[in-house]
Amino acid sequence: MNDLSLTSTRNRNCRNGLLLAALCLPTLIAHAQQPLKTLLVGVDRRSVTSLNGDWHYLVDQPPARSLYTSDGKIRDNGYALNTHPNIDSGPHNEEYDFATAPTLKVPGDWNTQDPTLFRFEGVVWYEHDFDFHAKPNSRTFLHFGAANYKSFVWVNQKRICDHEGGFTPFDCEVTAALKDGSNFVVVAVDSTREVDGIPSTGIDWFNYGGLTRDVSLVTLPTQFIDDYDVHLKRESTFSAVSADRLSGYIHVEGASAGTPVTLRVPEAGVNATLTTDADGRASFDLKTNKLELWSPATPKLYKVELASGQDKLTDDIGFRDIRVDGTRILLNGKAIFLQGANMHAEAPYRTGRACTDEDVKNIFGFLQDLNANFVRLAHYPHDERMERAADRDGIMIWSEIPLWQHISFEKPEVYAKAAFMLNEMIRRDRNKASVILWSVSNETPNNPVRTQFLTNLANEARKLDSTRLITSALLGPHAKGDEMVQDDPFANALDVVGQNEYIGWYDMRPEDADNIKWVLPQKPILISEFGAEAKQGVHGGKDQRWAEEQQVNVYEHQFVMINKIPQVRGLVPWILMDFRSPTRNIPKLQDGFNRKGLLSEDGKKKQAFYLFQKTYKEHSVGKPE
Ligand code: GCB
Repeated sequence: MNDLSLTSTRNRNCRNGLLLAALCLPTLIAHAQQPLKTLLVGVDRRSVTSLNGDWHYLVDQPPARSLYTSDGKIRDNGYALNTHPNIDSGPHNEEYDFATAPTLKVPGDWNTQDPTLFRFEGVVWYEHDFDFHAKPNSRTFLHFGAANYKSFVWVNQKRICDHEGGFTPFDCEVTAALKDGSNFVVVAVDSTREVDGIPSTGIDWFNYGGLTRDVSLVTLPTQFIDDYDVHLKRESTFSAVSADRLSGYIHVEGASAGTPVTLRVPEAGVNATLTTDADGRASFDLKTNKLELWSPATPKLYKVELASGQDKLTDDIGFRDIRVDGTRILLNGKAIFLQGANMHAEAPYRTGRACTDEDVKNIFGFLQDLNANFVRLAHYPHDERMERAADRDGIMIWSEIPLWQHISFEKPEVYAKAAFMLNEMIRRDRNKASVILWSVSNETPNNPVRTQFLTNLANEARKLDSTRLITSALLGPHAKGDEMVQDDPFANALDVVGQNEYIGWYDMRPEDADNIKWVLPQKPILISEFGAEAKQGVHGGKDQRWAEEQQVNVYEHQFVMINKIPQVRGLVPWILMDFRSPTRNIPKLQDGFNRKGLLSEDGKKKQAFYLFQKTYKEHSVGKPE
């Protein structure tokens, strides 16, 4: 993002930071992560009742008095009740009616479905009727793939759950609220940006609101598998010949100690009966046949069958080892170089939040055409379909929580939110071999409070998942004489350092890149953002802003620079495709889009796309070791 705003705010934060460090650090550390409520893993592998389709909606004009009372409480006695007005006679108290209200498609953002809501940030109420027939001895959950940003859920007039966070899944147990026959669900979704939200108010992407991912009803036996982690056992040193152990856990919700759980991976010769501990967790460490390891060249997935009591589930899981050795990244013991692109969760061609198989197919089509082996899913967890496709197609993933630039680092409750989102992200995707990097943040201002906050978060990520690498995209470094120095202390907490920089666009001239001397941590470095804007179809000289030729020129000089940095282990230009950003308002050039894409939003390739395609094919920039 524009460096000017960052620099001034960064300085302000640094000064505040010193004071805040003294005041807030003890509280920050003491404020441990909140426990995660039930979050079902592998829902897309279960037989569920989809509630996708047409949902009635009503807009709650700001200040959203139908949702929030004047003293800030949630109103349970209004739209949530879904009563119908008696239009012809009697007292006239109800002045809303979902039954005759228009509909929105779920999943989908409201902004691209109703032109009057294109720029709307606020509360929209959704209502959906569904039939349900209870099975004996079962529990039922409403599962939301994601809803941006806060959700309040009622079923048959009962308040069921709330959720904060626009990009991670959540479940609400509805067993007691459901009745046999016809039922209804009402969800109020509030997309209002908040200073203490994650992200906070300033973002360089479009704040699509609504029920943006699949919604389903999941009925399970009273004891059910809600979480599992099946991975190649991580040894202190990796050896492909002895890649023959799986470890992890299966968690059975509602199980007492000693409950049997079976784990079968027929192709790997695993057929084990495990038992749960007092927390319902069955941990394992099992010998297997020699495993065929997952990699981009061989994206092998095994059928993994889990069962306990009446519940069973089959997932497709790949096994691989990812680690760092000095400044190298090793996949299954071999040094790799990551060639890819950044991507927002935007749907090619139709625009709007990406949420369908078609969207994912289009995005992966572009990545494959680019000869990419890697994608950074910026700046928040994307639809789970992305990880599934990456597992199948052999594309490695960087997955990130929406901790973008400035957030309220000094507030313990904001730390708790960040840790919660991290937990949700890791829990959803820890069985996806394609995900090799968890990123805890993007371009945050360097000050002690922030550093402590993010270091805690990085440690938390490592504790939750010791089989992946922890990263973050750092702000551009500062110039010291003729050197460019990255000395952000937060880098110490990372396995792989993401370095963002916009030399040739926000900073300096493209050709200045050729002679920059970089002083970077002795860790694997990914150039996690670099680039320039160009409007597809605009042509001119290599110095003409907005011309495709200038974008190519910036990248060509970047390549010269990158080839001189020995510890660079990957690059992801910003960005694969132009994306909506309401702050980008140069008429005819931007028109509400950030134009740094290698492709336009309607899938037209710019010259820079071909440059990367060739570079990646020839492996002419960067080295694995
Ligand atoms: C950045 C941000 C990214 C912006 C990009 C830009 O540094 O991380 O979210 O979109 O710059 O285009 O300014």
